[in-house]
Amino acid sequence: MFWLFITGALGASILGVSPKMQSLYQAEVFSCLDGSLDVPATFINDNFCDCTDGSDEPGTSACKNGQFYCAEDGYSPFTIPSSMVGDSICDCCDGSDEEPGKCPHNCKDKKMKSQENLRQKYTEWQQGLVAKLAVIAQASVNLQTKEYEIKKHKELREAGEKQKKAAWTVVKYLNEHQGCSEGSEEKFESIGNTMDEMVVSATNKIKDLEDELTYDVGKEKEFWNLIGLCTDYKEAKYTYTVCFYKDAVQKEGSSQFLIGRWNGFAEDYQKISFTGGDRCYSGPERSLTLTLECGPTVRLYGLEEPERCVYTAKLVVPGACKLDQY
Ligand SMILES: [Ca+2]
Ligand SMILES: [Ca+2]
Repeated sequence: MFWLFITGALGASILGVSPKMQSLYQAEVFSCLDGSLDVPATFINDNFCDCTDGSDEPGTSACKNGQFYCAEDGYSPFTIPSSMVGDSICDCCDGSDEEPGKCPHNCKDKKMKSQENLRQKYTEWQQGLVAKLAVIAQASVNLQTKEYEIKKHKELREAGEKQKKAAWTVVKYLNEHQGCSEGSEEKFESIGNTMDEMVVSATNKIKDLEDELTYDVGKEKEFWNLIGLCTDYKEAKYTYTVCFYKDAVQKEGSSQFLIGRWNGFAEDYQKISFTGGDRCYSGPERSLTLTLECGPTVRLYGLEEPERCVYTAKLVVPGACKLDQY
C-alpha cells in the first residue's frame, strides 16, 4: 500500500479526487467534506480513516464509505467505493486504483467498446421501432379479424342452437309416436348431438377470442405480438419457459416448478411480473419480474435470483422501443 500514501503535499494532485474537488484538498488544514472535523493535510490518504464521511481517504481503502475518483483518461470518469482501491482488481480503466504497472491502461479500448455498444444499441433501437410499428399495424388487422371471427362464431352458434332444438323436437315427437318411422329417431339424435358439440365448440372459441380482446397489450397495442407467445431461456441445468398472459415455469429434467402466473405490466409498461408461483421450501412463493428493453425481436436474457425464489430477467421486445429514446 506504500504507493497509495500520497499525502497532501500542497499543490500536488491528490489521488482519488476529481479535478473539480482538488482545491478542497490543497490547504494546510483539511476540513472533512461533511464538516465533522478539521485535520492536518498530512492526514489525507495516510491510510487511516479520520473523517466520518471518509473524505480524508479518497485514495486508500481505509474508510468504508470513501469514494475514489477514476480519472478514466479518454473515457467518462466515474467514482468507485474506495474499498475497491488496492484490492488487486483493476476497476478504473486508467489503472489508478491499483499499484502502478499492475493494471493495463485500456481506457481507449473501453471507449471503443462503449461506442460500439452504443452503435449496436442505436441500430437495435432503429430496427426495434420498425418492428414495433409492424406489431401495431398487425394488431389493428388482427383485431378486425378477431372481431369478425367472433361475429361468425356467434352466427354459427345461433344456427347450431336452432338445428339442435329442431332435431330434439323431432326426437321427442318420434318417441311419443313409436313405429311411425323406424330408424329415424337415431338419425335425429345424431344430428342433435352433432349440433350440441358445434354449439359448445363455438361457445369456447368465442370465449377464447373475447378473452384475448381483454388482454392489456399496451397503449398503442404495441405488445400484441406477446399474445400466445412462449419463449425459452436456458441457465445452467434449468430451462425457463415464459408464456405471456399465462405463466412462467422452471424445468429441470422431469421436475417442474411454477415461477408465477401472469400479473400484468407494471411501471408504465417498463416491467412485466409473474407472481404466486410454487412456494419454496420454507420460503416465499416464487415470482419473476421482467425488465423490458428495446429490440427488434422478443428475447429473454440475464436471468438472476437476487433473493431466494425471487427471479429477475431482461426481456427484449419491440413494444419497449420509445421514439424519443435517442
Ligand atoms: Ca486519514
Ligand atoms: Ca481495485
